[in-house]
This record gives sequence, structure tokens and C-alpha cells, in this order.
Amino acid sequence: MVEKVRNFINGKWVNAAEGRMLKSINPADTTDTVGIIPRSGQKDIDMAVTAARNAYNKWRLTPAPGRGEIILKAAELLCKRKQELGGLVTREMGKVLPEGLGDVQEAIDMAYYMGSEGRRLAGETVPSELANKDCKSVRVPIGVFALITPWNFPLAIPAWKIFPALVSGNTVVFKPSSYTPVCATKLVEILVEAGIPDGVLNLVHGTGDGIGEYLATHPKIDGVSFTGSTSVGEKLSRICSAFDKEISCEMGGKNAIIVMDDGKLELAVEGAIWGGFGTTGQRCTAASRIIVHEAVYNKFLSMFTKAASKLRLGNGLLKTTDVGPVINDSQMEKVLDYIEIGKKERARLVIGGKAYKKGPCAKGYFIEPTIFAGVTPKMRIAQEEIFGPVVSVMKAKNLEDAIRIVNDVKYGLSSAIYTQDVNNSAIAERDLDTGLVYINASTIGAEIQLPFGGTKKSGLGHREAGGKGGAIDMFTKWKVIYRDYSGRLQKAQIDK
Ligand code: UN1
Repeated sequence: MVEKVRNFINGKWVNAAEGRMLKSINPADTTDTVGIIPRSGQKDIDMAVTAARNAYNKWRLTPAPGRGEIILKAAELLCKRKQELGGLVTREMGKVLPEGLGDVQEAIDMAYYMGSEGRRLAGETVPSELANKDCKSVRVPIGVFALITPWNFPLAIPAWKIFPALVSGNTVVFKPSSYTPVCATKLVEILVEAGIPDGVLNLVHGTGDGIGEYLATHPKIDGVSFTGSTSVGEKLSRICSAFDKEISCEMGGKNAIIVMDDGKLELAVEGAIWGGFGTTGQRCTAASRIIVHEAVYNKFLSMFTKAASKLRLGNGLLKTTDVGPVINDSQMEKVLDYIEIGKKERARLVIGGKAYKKGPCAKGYFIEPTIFAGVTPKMRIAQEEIFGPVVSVMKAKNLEDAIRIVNDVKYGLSSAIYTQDVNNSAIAERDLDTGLVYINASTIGAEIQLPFGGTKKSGLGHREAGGKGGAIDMFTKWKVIYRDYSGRLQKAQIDK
């Protein structure tokens, strides 16, 4: 079935002003068109931003528990439709069905968490130094937000942004990736069914090149939250800062797993397979480097290679599939280019390395799970984000050496260590310079109740998700209120 999706502006489903269209294609089978979407232009963005602006004041004044209840209702609707939506994520994005369902689950978890924030959003009340005077701080919304999301978590990442933005009292213009527009549209449909008032949430489809920058820099947009590549994030943040807009970006990663000589190798292999090839390596948290203590390097490499050789490529809807396709032809080209770069850099290609075109896979964007061994820290395949099923295995002399290698990249999103030694784990926890650190678990699978984000070029501005320092900080600012009910002039600092 081909879904014909539209923009959603000021409470109405509408076509783009200029009527141009784009197609969303199943990456596992390019003969399967998932959706036809409007290729919006500047006029559509203008209308959406105006609608969000006009709806802002009323939404800001809607009690936060009421805003939260709409999101909690959306959580229930997502639960009811989990199977259908999980299948759609797989069909439109390519990840295997259990992961497609996981994507929906992450959105559900975020909806329950952020919906409940409507009854928290706490500030602080502190004593005044003067009599008959109140001092408190409250969280207030920022205004109209542009939310720009990628294709690798077609429901979860939009949920990470839309729910906290709305519960905090902001209104939204949402521009999802043009590779997963149908999933994004379903999420908006659900929020509409849950009762979002007209104009509070607006959806505009189109390409990043076409409208992304125009939206982010629009004079009536107050804040921007972006997830995607470091190059786009840095560019947006430069422009937005010049326009005095709030901006937070979740960007690339070059995440690493350290395998120590005292680590459980079977567990480390499972973690490397899951982190390296889960979601076909297309997570910003993917483990693209495995740094192995020299004493267990050969053993680990042969176990890892054996496990990778068993992975079955195919359509993610089939139970027999372990690894799905990459998202599109340009991503396929980029990943294959990196494989060539790795070969030229004289890394040893141990397994994989080619496009995979057997049987029905000929119709999709499949790349064999690929392992390079003998990778050294300065090689480009050890430094740059590939975002595909390519893992570099590297050797380290000891823990200190391994940590140095992990930290010696421009990114700092996620890292992991496999060790049974409590001291090694404590040192790693302290010295790994990444936003997320995993001990005896892979680099992927962050939970929504804690902040998500990275150091260095992995993140700019506020972190995402829940917990202290999470997305509520991104979508609110602090206001401090002093109320004097003494009925006379009191002078702070002077009269106390
Ligand atoms: C991403 O790849 O952009 O921690 C997000 C994880 C997921 C989120 C990944 N919960 O792997």
C-alpha cells in the first residue's frame, strides 16, 4: 500500500503550496513505495511557523498537567498500535522488526515519562532575606520550536523532541527526515487523535537541503532541536547563534568498546555484534571501534569474525533476518567508499566488504557486515563516522592505552568496557570522555529516563531525554519571581 501523506498545518492536513512530491521507498525492496509526500517549500514553512506562533499563547497558558494528559493519551494510542507501527518502521527504515518494535517502545516510554512531567516541571522556592517576601524560580516555555529529526529512529527521536517540547508549553514545527515521512505522519496523527489543539503541532515534509535551514533560521522560530550529522548540526548552530536562537544538536559518534584481557569474551562478542551491526550500524551510538587488549586480541577477533559470519542479511520483516539494509543509495555509496578507504589505508579486511545482492536482496541497499582488523588510531576508518555495518578492530597494550584511543577522536557520544576487574571498570567510568559509558554492556540502548547526549563534536547545547539535565532543560528557561507583600519598600542586601 502506498500512503499519500500531507503536511499538517494549523489543524488541517494540506498539500504543499507548490504541489511538488517526493517518494519514500522501502530500503529493503526499492520496488515498494511506502509513501508519497509533499516536497514543501518556504511558503509551507511560513504558514506552519505562523500557525505555531498564533497557537503559542493559549498553549503556554494551558495547565501543564493538561498538556501532559494529551501526551499520556498518545502513549495509550501508541501502545494499541505498536505492532502496526513497528512493521511500518521496518518497512520504511529497514531495521529488523524487533528493533522496529523497540523504536515504537522508546516512543511509548518517552510519552509516559514526558506526559507525567506535566505534573512535575518543578522549580524552586527558597527563603527570602527579607520578611514578607517570596523567592522562587519557575520553568517557562521558550516559544516556537523547530524540531528536525533523522531517519534512523523514525518514531523514537521525534518522540524524544515533540513530547518534552509540548509538555513544556512550546508550540512546534516538526520537519522529519524525507526518508521516513510516513512514520512521522503516524506520530502526528496519533497526537491529533489524542487532542492536540490546532496550531500547536505542525508537520512540514521536505528535504533538509530544501527547507531545513530556512526553518531553523526563520525569524519567528525561537528554538531549534536537531539530530543528524555533525556537519549539518555545526552549520545550523553557527547560523542560529548568529540569530540568537536556542539550539541543541545531537550529532555524530565514533563509539568504542574496550575488551580487556579479564573481560568475558563471549559477552564482549555479543556486545560487539549488537553494537556494531544492530540497526545495520546506523545508530549514532553504534560501536564502530572495538579496542582489544593485546593478550586476547587474536582470540577475540576470531570469535567476533565467526559470529559476524553467521549474520543473515534480508528484509527486516522476516524472522530469519539479523541485519537489514542501509537507508538509501547515497548512504550505500558512502559506506562502500569507506570500505575502499579502509583497504587503501592497509587495514585488513577480515569479513564482508561488498554490497550484497543475493536473491531478493538485489532489490535493496544491502552491505555485508564488514570487519577490519589491524586498524590503527589515525586511520580515517578509526576516526570518521561511517554510519553503516563496518567495524574496526584495534589493539591496545593496556587499559590506559585503550582509553587514550577511545578518547582520541573528535566525537564523544558512547563507550563501553568489558572487564571483570572492579578497578578497571572504575578507571574507565572516570576517564572515558563520552556522554554515555557502559560497563559490560554494548554502546547502544540508552534508556529514556536519563539524559542522552555526548561530549565534543557529538553534541551541542542541551541533552535529550529524561532526568536531570535532560530535555526539559532544552525546552524551558528559568524565570525567577520575587513577590513582596510587606506593603513597604524593602531593599535587598541593604535592609536585611
Ligand atoms: C541514535 O542513534 O540517534 O541508545 C539514538 C540507543 C538508542 C538511541 C539511539 N536508545 O542506541
